[in-house]
Amino acid sequence: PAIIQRKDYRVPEWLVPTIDLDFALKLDATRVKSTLRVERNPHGEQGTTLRLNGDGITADSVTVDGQSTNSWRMDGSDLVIELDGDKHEIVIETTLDPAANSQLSGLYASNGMLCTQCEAEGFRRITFFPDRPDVLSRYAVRLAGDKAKFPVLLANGNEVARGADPERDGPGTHWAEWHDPWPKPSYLFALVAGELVANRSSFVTLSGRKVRLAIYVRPGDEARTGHAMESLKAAMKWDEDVYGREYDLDDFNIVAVSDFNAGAMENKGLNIFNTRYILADPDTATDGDYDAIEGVVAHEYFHNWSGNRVTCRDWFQLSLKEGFTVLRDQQFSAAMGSAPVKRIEDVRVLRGVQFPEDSGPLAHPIRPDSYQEISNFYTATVYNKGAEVIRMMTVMAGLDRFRRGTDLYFERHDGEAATCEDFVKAIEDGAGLDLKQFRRWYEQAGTPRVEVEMRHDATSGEVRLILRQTVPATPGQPDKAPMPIPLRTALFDRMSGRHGGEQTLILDDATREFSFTGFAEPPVLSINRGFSAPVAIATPTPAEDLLFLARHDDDPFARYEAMQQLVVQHLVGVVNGSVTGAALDQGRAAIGEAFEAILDDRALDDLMRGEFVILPGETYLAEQLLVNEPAAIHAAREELKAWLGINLGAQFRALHDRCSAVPYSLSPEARGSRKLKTQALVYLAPADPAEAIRRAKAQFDGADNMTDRQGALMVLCGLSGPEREEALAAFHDRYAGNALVIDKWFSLQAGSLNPKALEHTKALADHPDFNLANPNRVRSLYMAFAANPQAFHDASGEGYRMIADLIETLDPLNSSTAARFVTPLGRWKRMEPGRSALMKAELERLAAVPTLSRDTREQVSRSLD
Ligand code: B3K
Ligand code: ZN
Repeated sequence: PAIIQRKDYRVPEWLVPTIDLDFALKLDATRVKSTLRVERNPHGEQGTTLRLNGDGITADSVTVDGQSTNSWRMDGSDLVIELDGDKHEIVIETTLDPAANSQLSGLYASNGMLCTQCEAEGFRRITFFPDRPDVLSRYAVRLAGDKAKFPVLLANGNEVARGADPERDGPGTHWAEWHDPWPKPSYLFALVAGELVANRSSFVTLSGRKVRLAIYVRPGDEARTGHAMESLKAAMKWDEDVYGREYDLDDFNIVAVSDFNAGAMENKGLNIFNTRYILADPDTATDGDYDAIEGVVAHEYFHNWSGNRVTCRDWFQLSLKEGFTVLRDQQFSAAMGSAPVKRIEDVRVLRGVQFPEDSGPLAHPIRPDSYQEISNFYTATVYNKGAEVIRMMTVMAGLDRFRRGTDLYFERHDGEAATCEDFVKAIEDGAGLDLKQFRRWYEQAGTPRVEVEMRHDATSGEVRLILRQTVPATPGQPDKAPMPIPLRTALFDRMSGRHGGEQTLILDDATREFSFTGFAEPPVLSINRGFSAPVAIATPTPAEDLLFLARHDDDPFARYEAMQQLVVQHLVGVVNGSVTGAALDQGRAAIGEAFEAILDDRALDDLMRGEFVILPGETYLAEQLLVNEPAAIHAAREELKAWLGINLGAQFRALHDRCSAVPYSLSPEARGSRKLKTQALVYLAPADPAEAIRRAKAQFDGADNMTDRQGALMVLCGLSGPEREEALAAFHDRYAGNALVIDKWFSLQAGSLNPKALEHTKALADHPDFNLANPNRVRSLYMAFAANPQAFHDASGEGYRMIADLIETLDPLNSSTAARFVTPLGRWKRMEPGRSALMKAELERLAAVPTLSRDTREQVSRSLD
């Protein structure tokens, strides 16, 4: 298989200043006529061949400068033309079958409509083109098709004309012409044709221009687009206020489609979304869904500057747009709601998804050095760790100086295809930071581990803090150099419960010592406050200090972290056998005490309280162990939950009562009470199943919103009895035909604590509503299952077999979705021997499938290495 290396980058030999695309749209036979004006790049190699990428397409005809020609040939799937001059006009015709395009990349059909997905390399499935992000072109697009089937015709930019020309396009057709004035790479091209209705609104930009906004959905869904529209306007305003970025077209269109490989796509002026991140109303969407919509709508909008105006030179630079845009959407969501809660949620995702990636066989730097299939690099590392790396720049520079850096970045590189290095340089120059050593964060994979040692001298009152870092070896990177790690730190006085001011310590060597004075007593250390660096603090903290911080720390994240650490240290000890007998009782008692304090703390808001009472996840716990014992981790965590449910039963019952009395609204208070209401049931379930069932059933039957209904159903799903079956049936009946809610119905069962979750998942694969062609449905069943440790890691190995079977069946249909399921099997090296062998055997079975796609093959072979 061809391995593409970052160091092999060469500037393009040919540029394509303009492209005209003419589409005769039909579901099963769309004709595409593409007119490219090509020019030799004066900075590129001066060869005579023009290479145009293709994938699964054939040319019906090729002309050069108006002459049909046979000076072209196919080289694999690329079309190669010999040219003698510096400037030519090439016209190529292709025919596509969108209805047969199950890969959902390129032009495809979804529910009778046509739409595109071109990032990263989908444009070459539509027409032959230098399909690389550093070739920027002006697009003029003509769409023609049946007026009844495709009343709405959309593409990037501005609609410049529309009409009907039955003589040219056939009876019953109409056409529209769209011009995008902004040169763009092919991955940002988009078209949509279908029967759609729009929710319309407008936004006046900071310079006073009125932008027309529209969110297009299938008829019947328009009432569920209000939240997405409000989120869009809030994002447009925020990007002006915080980053000085104004929108640059007269129209901004969003289309929601139900068959989509990713969450959404930032095509210039025409974002295409998975319906999941657009449609919401209280009856069908949870509070979490509302937040996700706000975040993704903003993310795609923010790409207009960080991604579209300044794009990537090559796909190794993906984090240039994704890391920065994730940071921007995180900052936006923090500003729209509770900043500390948002930070906690973001860190939970980082630790639950990215840390395992960084310690497994698929580890890669945020700017990878090689790939076989770029789709495999849309990862938590490139996105979420990429955001953390830029966040560290904000910590070191402060927000005002950071803004000077981003202003300079946009000014320098507007209209260009840039690199991560360009970004770092602009921040360095604009913010006045020295980022020489910091660049290692772009080069090295692996989560740094920081060890902490504190020495106190009672006579001098001096405290010496000795910090050490190690960056673990990762595939292809055995030796690592130290990286600068900014750690926001405070030292608390034990008596007063206060500290004398926070400092940002930069650990920029293997070992560094920091000294503080004025401490008669050894202080309590609060380190990596706000999670200022994406590292693991490897030294355990005494339980007594954690209890202190859980009560007193004025940094909300650090307070949450202390609670989490208390539980992590206890559970890790239980699993590895070092915490037994009296120590077990003491550990639980300490956790119980901390929980009680949290439940009683009147100064805490309920949204935050809800975060505090979520126990660390099993994947994160597994990360703390050299050898993963999933059954032992699951048992220890469930036992702790039951213990808390029994010992704090009265508090959880009172909490459930109090929160159940709060009426539905989207206020933070009401949302907080909904979060806690279901959390209370989560603890009561293992402690007193009968009471939990009674309460959950009442919550389910009385619910006037999806958050309560889904929360109650989740709890019922984990238990056994007629109430479980009744509620599942009622839920399915009520929402029959609503794909996004039926997805939840699948996920709840596959992700359930129910001991029979494995059996249930197997049966659901045969349910008439299950559909392998729809990625949302596939993920709703199998991603939920693969993320359910108790079911996926069943000692029989059946869970592994199910996922491997899914990969094998799905791969020929939709390889990029199939490849995503390899990750859970790839964790075999750190697994106890029995399961490890079973997982590896499934990977080996897959590796032997001769027809495996490039996507899946790359993930399987890297996982076996
Ligand atoms: N840029 C798209 C990613 C599309 C992924 C295709 N494999 C979504 C986003 O990050 O905004
Ligand atoms: Zn993005």
